[in-house]
Amino acid sequence: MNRKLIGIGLSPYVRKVRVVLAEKGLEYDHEPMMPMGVPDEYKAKHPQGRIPVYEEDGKIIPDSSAISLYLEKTVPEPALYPTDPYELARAVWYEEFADDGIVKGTAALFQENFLARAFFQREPDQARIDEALNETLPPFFDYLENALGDDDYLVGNRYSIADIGVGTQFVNFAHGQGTIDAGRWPKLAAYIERIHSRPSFKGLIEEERAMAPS
Ligand SMILES: N[C@@H](CCC(=O)N[C@@H](CS)C(=O)NCC(=O)O)C(=O)O
Repeated sequence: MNRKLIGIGLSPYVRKVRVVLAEKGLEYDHEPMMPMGVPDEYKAKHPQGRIPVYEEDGKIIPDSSAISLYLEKTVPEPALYPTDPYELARAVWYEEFADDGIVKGTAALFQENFLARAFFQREPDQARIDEALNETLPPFFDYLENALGDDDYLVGNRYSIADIGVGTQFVNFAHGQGTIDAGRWPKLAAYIERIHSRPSFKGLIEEERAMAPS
């Protein structure tokens, strides 16, 4: 079987799929394409020109959520989605909250503190960083702190796509010099440390740090 993942690993969505592949112990070819100026032939695979796209023996699947679900259905072990309907819905919700909500704050730090000088040849926009840190992210951190309660994981106290979806956005936050105030959000800080310490995340984080601008 020939598996290929297209998209640079610094993307939180590409990383989500790479973590799923790693957790399931799957080998794949990785084409670390940037999402800017993608060729027309790529747009035939993903009409929005976004990364990632996954290919497997002629099958083409865009979108990290679709790809992750496909991998779960084709390689069920270890299970990364709950079986209980309510827990499954909650896990998909946290994944979506991360993909479309948390990212609005975490990406700001990543773009301003990691990408701006090295990739966009401009100074970081401090007002954007301050807005993310002081307005966008704190309510999301409060929500996650409360959702965790005394559990180690977000849904059913078992590691799932919810933790992968949330964890991948916090890697970009860390790349963008973001730190979680453990005095204010102790459970969230410990949780993110727990998720990022897993071998699936750890190996990718180390690989990506090597791409950090000096
Ligand atoms: N919902 C998509 C989001 C993918 C996405 O937005 N990727 C970004 C890179 S982090 C991208 O390709 N941006 C380029 C663009 O939107 O043109 C997924 O989960 O795959």
